Amino acid sequence: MRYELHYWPGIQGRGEFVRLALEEAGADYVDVARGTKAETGGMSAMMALMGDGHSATPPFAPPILKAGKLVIAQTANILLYLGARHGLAPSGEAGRLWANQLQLTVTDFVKEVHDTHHPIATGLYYEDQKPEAKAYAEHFLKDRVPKYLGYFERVLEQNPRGSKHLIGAKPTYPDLSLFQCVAGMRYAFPRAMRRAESKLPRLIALHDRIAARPRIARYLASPRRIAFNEDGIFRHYPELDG
Ligand SMILES: N[C@@H](CCC(=O)N[C@@H](CS)C(=O)NCC(=O)O)C(=O)O
Repeated sequence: MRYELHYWPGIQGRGEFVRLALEEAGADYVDVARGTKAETGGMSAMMALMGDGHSATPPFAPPILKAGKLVIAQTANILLYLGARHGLAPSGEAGRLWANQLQLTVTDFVKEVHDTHHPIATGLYYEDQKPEAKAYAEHFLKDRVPKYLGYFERVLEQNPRGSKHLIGAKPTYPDLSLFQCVAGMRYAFPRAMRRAESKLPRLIALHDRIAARPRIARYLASPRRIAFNEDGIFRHYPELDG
């Protein structure tokens, strides 16, 4: 089956967490909105999925994964599905819930990262909320980053199967997402991350191991990996970087 990923073209955004899982799984997928209307259906296919007045299960926002007849939205929900199908999650109930719990914590973190440049309103430009963004980012870097990333560091440390992975002894989809969080934070807040990283040795080692996995390394070097930019979630505004 060829999956359809529907996500805004031009940014990694939340779609990247799904792309990383599809790439690690070696899955066949098309990044629909990055193609033209003639090639893949393009943006209009994504807008049609969201605007479809007939679906009993309409998505609210991208990323959206179409898997045959299934239309799945919410990043953590998509990863719950892909994790089970592609061996990127534990098979038992407790392990599946633990993976989902970690991913939902990533979801919360990503929202807080987003709010560093959009603390007042998603619908306004960053330029319309710069003083608030500066105040928000200061608290975010001082309190929230150590709390979130320190939590993941502790999960790695306390994994009874070893500190190489968040769960068990094999890579799972939350590992891939943590790679993306570290990469994104390094792009957006290089100064703050340089200070934070000495307390996160296991998390940084996880990032490096995931980056070196053959399929991920090939993906990162390919044109399929969009560069970080100032339209995505992880944006580099030097004035916010501590
Ligand atoms: N909790 C959702 C958030 C989805 C979301 O906010 N998607 C963004 C793009 S990254 C969007 O297009 N939102 C439109 C909106 O909120 O109106 C997830 O993790 O997938």
